[in-house]
Amino acid sequence: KEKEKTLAMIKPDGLLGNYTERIKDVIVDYGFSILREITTQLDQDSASRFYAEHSPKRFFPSLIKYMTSGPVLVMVLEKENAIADWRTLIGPTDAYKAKITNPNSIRAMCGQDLEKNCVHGSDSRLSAQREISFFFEDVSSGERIITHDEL
Ligand code: YYY
Ligand code: MG
Repeated sequence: KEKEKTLAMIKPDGLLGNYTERIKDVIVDYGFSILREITTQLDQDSASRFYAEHSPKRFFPSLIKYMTSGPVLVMVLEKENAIADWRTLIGPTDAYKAKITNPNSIRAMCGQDLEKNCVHGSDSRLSAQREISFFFEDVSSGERIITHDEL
């Protein structure tokens, strides 16, 4: 089966709470390869462009404030069915709900509520393509900058 790439992000509360290593352990345990990795600070403009689809929503200003409150760790993950599998692993958007319905999910582990939910995952092939090229250029198939063994 063909491999697929998705964009994963550890949001500011995830980095602040020192969840990076625990999240990476889950990523590697589930057979994802980390092809690319960058720690960056989103500003008002970049956060707004990343979440452009949500710009008309009431929660948008608060979301942008949260996403710009500290650094984020952005990764390109690859494996078969990466997009859907990463979404399953992170759990539902509302981290508070995740703690009840998906207690083994990443959002249950390190998220707090509907806004501060610790991690991001692309929701479709189109989103994955857009989001990967938002942060990285030239992520060609099979190319590995970081592998399991190097973590
Ligand atoms: O893809 P996912 O992150 O699970 O949720 P989205 O519906 O795309 O929303 C993006 C982001 O916005 C979510 O991770 C938290 C925040 N948010 C919010 O603060 N309040 C909402 N009612 C819905 C989403
Ligand atoms: Mg989304």
